[in-house]
Amino acid sequence: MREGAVALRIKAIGVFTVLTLGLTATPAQAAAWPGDSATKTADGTNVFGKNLSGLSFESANVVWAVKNSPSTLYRLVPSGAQWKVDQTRSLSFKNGQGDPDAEGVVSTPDGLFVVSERDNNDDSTSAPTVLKYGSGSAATSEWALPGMPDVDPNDGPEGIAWVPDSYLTQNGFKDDAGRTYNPADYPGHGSGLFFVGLEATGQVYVYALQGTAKLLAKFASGQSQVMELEFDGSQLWATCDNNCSGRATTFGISSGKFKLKATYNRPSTLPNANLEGFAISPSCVNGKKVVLWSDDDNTSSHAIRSGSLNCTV
Ligand SMILES: [Ca+2]
Ligand SMILES: [Ca+2]
Ligand SMILES: [Ca+2]
Repeated sequence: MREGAVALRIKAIGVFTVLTLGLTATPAQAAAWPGDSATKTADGTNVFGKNLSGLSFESANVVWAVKNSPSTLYRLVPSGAQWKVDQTRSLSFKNGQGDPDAEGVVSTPDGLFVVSERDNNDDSTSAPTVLKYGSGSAATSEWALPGMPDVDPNDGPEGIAWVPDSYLTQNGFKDDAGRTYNPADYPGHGSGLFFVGLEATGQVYVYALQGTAKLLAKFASGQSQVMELEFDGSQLWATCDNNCSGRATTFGISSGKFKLKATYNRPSTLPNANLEGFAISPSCVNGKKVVLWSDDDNTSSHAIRSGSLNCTV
């Protein structure tokens, strides 16, 4: 249907077609990637295989990655211009059983959290869940995520980010009932809120993880689907895979709500691949931050690519 509409448009605009063809499928507001256009592979050949789906920096020199099948957590450290695996761990649910379909990971001051859309041992059942891990394979805590619509089990939560309470309170975040967020209203939730992206709809869900997960708010990522969420200290990023040409959107808080600020095309040299993971280094060096993308399809035998982002974005 979309191609048909594009074809009609092409007919109508005639001679300008060649110049605009590349833009007709792009949102009018999409800007060039705000960093270098250069990207490069950042892992060894066929280290991860398929299904690498989430990335998160713990620090400038430690990155966590998850593979959704078989469920695996990796700790990565720099090795020259690349990243190498220094720990590998299979993941299970809190009861030590199952194979969490781990699509996203986030390293926070409160620990390491993974989002799973189902148990791969029961892959016809959607089960959106956040899992917390210590040093073992079994989760130390787990939370079922309320408030999401019924979706295909492999079209569930794909991305997770953590936003500190300090940012939320300084910017006057309000829940969907219009109440100004007060962390003290959510005892036991730690020091921030979790943002979870639902692939099927592109919606973002905001949770406080207490004894159970409480849904505070939801908003659209600005794209038809969402694969990864990332908070860079001053704004939230939502990224999509080849279903939306690898574009990214950014959000800040305005009048209490997360509002779309910008839409960016992927760097021109980054393949239009199944980019399910995205992470931004906390460290700014010479005006740039390192960014990483993971490719679930392991295109050209590589599952991680690196690039740069301007620190001032
Ligand atoms: Ca995946
Ligand atoms: Ca999956
Ligand atoms: Ca995908």
